[in-house]
Amino acid sequence: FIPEPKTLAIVGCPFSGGQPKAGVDQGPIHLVQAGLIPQLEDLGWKVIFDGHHQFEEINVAQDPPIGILKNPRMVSKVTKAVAQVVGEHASKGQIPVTLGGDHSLAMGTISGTLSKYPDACVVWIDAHADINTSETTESGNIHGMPVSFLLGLGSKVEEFSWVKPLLKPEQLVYIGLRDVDAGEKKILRDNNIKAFSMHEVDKYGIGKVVEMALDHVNPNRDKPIHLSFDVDALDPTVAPSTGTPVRGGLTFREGHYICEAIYETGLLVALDLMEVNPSLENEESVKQTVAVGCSLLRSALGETLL
Ligand code: Z70
Ligand code: MN
Ligand code: MN
Ligand code: MN
Repeated sequence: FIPEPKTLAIVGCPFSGGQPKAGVDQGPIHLVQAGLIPQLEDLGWKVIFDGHHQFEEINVAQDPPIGILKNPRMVSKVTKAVAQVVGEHASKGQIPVTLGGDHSLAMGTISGTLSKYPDACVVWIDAHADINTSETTESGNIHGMPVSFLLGLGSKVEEFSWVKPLLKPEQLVYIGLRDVDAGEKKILRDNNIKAFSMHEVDKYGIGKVVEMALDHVNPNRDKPIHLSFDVDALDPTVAPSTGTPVRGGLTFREGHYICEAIYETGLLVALDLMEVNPSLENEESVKQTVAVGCSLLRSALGETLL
């Protein structure tokens, strides 16, 4: 008897509309060209390549700001399409692996995951909290806002009414934060959202931090896990090619340890790797960042050191 191999679906999302810098839409193509698919097959996965979704059918002729939110119709339509695709893969028992693109896409990926697994928890690895509301955002860049939409915080933006507030604060935990806006700090406090900043990583070490993070969102280690990894959580010396590098980030090993520990739970149901921007910095930086991205994904999907 040969068991059916466990199946992944790679969902490429070449999308940059949640932030102002061109090039992040080329992230998924670079990750795949670097050999991601055979690397995951070597770990024993059946890998379905669901393509680079260009979202060509999504045509937004006029997209003026709503308040200060930039490209709101485009971001809404693209993330809604992503939610549909991710939800369909999850429904078939596949693990969707979404390659960004900017982190506004997680509005879609997490909506898709929660449509199939309402009790899933979200482990959000990032330098940023991405939890601004339409009241608190100073940039108007929607990649700084997806978590607030998923939680249903802030005043409702009609354009995003498709995003159901399915995530509860206790289903969310952050690791790696170090560039959080004042308004976001208040939101984290007011909603009792658990966050491990780089200060806690320094204080306790990454092993203890991941254990505490899982104890918070998944105390009995029985709930599905969605891991959303923004590559800018890593230190810029490790992952330089990203739109908003912030010094003092996770080391190469700390980033990989998080992925390994999540894999070890056996509870991973969806995975995002976001904000790889191959147009930033030099050729060597791009190669390094893309290679680290592939390596994080392998660790989250079962690659071990021994
Ligand atoms: C800021 C904002 C952000 C990523 C920048 C920054 C958000 N808090 N997220 N880069 N990945 O614009 O809301
Ligand atoms: Mn498809
Ligand atoms: Mn992010
Ligand atoms: Mn970030």
